[in-house]
Amino acid sequence: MSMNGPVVETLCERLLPALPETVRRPAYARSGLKHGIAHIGVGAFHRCHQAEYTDDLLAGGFDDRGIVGINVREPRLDGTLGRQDGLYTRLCREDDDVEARVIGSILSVVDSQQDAGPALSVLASPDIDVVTLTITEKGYCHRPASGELDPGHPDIVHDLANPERPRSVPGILARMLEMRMQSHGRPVTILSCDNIPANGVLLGNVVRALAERRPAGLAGWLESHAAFPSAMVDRIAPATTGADLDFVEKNFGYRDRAAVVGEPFRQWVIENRFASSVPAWERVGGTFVGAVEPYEHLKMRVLNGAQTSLCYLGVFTGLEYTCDDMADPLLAGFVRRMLLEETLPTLRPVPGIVVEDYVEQSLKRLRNRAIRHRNHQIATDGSQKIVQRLVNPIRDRLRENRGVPLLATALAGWMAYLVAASSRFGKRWQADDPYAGTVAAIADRIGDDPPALVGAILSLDSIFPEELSGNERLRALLAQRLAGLLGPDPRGFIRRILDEDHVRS
Ligand code: CS2
Repeated sequence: MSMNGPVVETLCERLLPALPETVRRPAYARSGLKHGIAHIGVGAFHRCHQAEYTDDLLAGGFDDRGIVGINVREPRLDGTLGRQDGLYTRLCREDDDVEARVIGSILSVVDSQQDAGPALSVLASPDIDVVTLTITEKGYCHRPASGELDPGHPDIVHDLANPERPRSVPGILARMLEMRMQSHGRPVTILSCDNIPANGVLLGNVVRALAERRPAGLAGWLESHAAFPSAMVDRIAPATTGADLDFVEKNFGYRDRAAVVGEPFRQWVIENRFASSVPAWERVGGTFVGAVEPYEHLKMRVLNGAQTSLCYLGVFTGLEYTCDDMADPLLAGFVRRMLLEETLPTLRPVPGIVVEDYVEQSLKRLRNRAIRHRNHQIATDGSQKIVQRLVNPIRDRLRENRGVPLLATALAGWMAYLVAASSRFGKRWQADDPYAGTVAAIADRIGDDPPALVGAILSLDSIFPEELSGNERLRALLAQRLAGLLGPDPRGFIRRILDEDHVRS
């Protein structure tokens, strides 16, 4: 913006009537809504997913409850959504098409990064019927291999000693339940919207593990006053960039510091097990089902499995975004074969879905050129993602004595990514993963000895079950893949893998 140019206003309630016709606005009076839903973790995904479904419900007149958005980790919300009365633009993009819509379902935001007090006063309020969460895999403070609470996690150690001033999300939820039990006693549904298998069961487990340490019958009370349904959530919504914010300003004439970009596809399958009155999200495209598991396996192994595999192969072949990976015939061919030949046979039937069609639809989504999803963003926290995306399908195939030539290549990609970030391997990039330090220490100690590296990494028993780490053939295969990816010609190596006829099992 030039110093003499027109003043560009920031999006807010007052500006709504002045927005251009090309931007869709909330079709309801926000002032009449109740604060009935609390959401923890107001990132791009929440703004593109649950908040949009709720906006649809409000627009259809099906509910009168809006969302209070809470962040208990960075970033702060007061300078973005807070300044904009909770409003933001959701850009829906597919190749050259763009659709813009201002979402109004987030009524207010609360920053609770320093201390859980502000979050707890919202969460414990009798007005809140439902708490939804997108706190990323590592927010659950669990051991990925078992799904149990990690008692050694520093935040859990803190919360066990200071249950009334919790730091972890499981600790905050346990304290919320205690405050509700001690005051109004109203029930609450706590709905995980993170990409973890059986996410509701996991969340219930980690919260119960803390509640059991509390006096005055909290563990018993929550059995009848809280529910932790599982859910499968889906929409690709990469981190917003400065270019996205500039796009809104240039095309629509206002500044929006909280804009998000998502693809047209969205899906939300929710286990129908509630303790309180939950918004009828099934009226606007959500699905309430008895068992979510087949849907989560499908989504995590196919769509997420493809993203994770591509991100590592893409980084090693010098590509930046998923859509670049998919525009590369070698990588696109790799991932299609991996899904069809290896992943698909591990899936159980999913009501109403033809899995082959789902694979094709997923690949099409990943080709969308307007969704700029960085390989390094998907590689973030890989240790928390690979179990459900790659390790479990590998385990299932090995149990049936089937080969895993391509899935093992993708898993070796994760290992290679963390190894290449160590000093001994030239610190090729900064790896953002809770296990980055552990793997870097292994790499620094062992050096260029792929079988020994694989052996040491597979012995991380919070990620890998014994049936995998003890499998000699898998170890040898992973070592060969790791060597190839770390070697001078990863692209040639991937091509040779695909050329080997015996990859088909
Ligand atoms: C991605 C997911 O960064 C990642 O781990 O694989 O955020 C993915 O885009 C979503 O699960 C899609 O629903």
